[in-house]
Amino acid sequence: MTHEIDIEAGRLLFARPIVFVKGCVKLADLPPADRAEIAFAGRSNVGKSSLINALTGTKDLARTSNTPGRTQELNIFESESAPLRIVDMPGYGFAEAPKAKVEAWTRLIKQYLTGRPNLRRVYVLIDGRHGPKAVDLTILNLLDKTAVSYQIVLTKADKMLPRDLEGIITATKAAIAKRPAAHPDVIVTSSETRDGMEILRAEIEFLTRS
Ligand SMILES: Nc1nc2c(ncn2[C@@H]2O[C@H](COP(=O)(O)OP(=O)(O)O)[C@@H](O)[C@H]2O)c(=O)[nH]1
Ligand SMILES: [Mg+2]
Repeated sequence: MTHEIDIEAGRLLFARPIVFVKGCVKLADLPPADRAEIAFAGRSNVGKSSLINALTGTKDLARTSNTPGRTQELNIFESESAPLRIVDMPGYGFAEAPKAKVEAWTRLIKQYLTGRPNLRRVYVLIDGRHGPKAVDLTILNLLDKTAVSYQIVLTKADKMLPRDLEGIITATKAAIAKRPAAHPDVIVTSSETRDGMEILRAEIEFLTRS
């Protein structure tokens, strides 16, 4: 990390209560763009809900579910006492998804990415065991096209051997090297061991300052 991130400030930000506000199926449902917003995206089952729970130190703020692809909403979470909004984007890439559902997803995501001047960064979660796959490229392409800053977060690092993880990190960095809106660093996380949570909290705190 090149900028000055502050681990303690990140810890304090996420020690404050963070609450679920609502689910939004269209742009008009979103709260006003009045504070820094950070979004999380990823394939269904990548560990997005688990990561949001681990970040916020809650058990079921974002519902962890084994039924992939059920949520087709932008779920909004806000700090009660700090200018932070977290947006849990609907998962993608679930098998046997009807075309209409994929189209609805794409429409909502496009609207969201082009319609939020307060959106500071999208964290794109990718399974640490697999690295970026074809399904992930849709969101990466959308992010590059809409020029929304994003960073890759590898999940489920606890399920990997360190040696294999190194290979995945290298492959992931290669996949984003030429992408204009991608942050060059990759954050490695585990919601089980809490690896990477301190860094992620501190990064988010840094992003809410501007
Ligand atoms: N071992 C391990 N399992 C995880 C981790 N994160 C999520 N999982 C599991 O992966 C499955 C999907 O997680 P979930 O958070 O619901 O994924 P989502 O669909 O992206 O919200 C669940 O069975 C979780 O328990 C992790 O860091 N380590
Ligand atoms: Mg989920």
